[in-house]
Amino acid sequence: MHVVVVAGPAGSGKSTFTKAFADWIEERGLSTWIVNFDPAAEYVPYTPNTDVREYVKASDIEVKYGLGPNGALVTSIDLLVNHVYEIRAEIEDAGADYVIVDLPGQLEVVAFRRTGPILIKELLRGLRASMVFLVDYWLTTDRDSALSILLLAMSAQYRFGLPQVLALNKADIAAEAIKEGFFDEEILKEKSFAMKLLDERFACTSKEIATPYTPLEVTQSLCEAIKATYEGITPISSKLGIGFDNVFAELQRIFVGGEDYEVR
Ligand SMILES: Nc1nc2c(ncn2[C@@H]2O[C@H](COP(=O)(O)OP(=O)(O)OP(=O)(O)O)[C@@H](O)[C@H]2O)c(=O)[nH]1
Ligand SMILES: [Mg+2]
Repeated sequence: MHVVVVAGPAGSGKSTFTKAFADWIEERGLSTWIVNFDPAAEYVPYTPNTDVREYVKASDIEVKYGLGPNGALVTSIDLLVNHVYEIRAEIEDAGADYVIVDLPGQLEVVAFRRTGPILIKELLRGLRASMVFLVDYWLTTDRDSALSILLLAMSAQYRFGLPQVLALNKADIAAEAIKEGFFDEEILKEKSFAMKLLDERFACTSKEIATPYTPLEVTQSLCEAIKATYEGITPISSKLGIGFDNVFAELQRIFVGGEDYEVR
């Protein structure tokens, strides 16, 4: 059993990816088990096999404790700690080849408070797990967004301590941009897409990358840190089901050292 934790900023396509990637895996003869890990989700585009809302539902917490939406989500994540072993038992009993965990949109609530990482670590203890971090294509179209989102990905890797596959979602939109001459076509084929963005388009080394409050040496070393952490970003489209073979191959490399015996 392999666990794939899907993370990324709000609206990056985590739930869409979860459904589409699970379908893609099933089509290849492997079984999947989808976990909705968002207690505040009102709608998910799949039927979850395990749903944390059955244990804690943010809308109920909002009413019960008189909280706003953010407070309710924070409290819900805290309360889920009480159910982590039940959730884990559901996942283990299912015995699927691939378990896909769709994290809440509010990444900061899970990643940057104390209980979120504890919850995820306890859920995954002893299991083979990896994170797919989705970078929204829209957040790579300008230098500052690209740098910030990649720092967020690094930060999530640091917080969860999981190996990470970085995927550039909504590449179909980039394809549209290519048609309009905004990007070079080669860029989509390349795993080094985002690194190219940092290096060439937004000139990691240029003086422009500094801000009045971040000296050039600092921004340059941030760029270097990103490049040392990631080989590149795999372009995918969760909408069109493109690029999943590359994500799967990367997961295989992490899980089984590159052998593809898992594909029956
Ligand atoms: N064009 C395009 N749109 C996409 C793609 N993947 C997701 N979307 C759209 O992006 C929006 C957000 O998708 P979701 O799957 O709900 O994103 P999410 O990260 O789960 O959102 P939260 O859980 O609310 O943070 C929806 O309108 C999707 O249809 C893609 O590959 N291409
Ligand atoms: Mg979602």
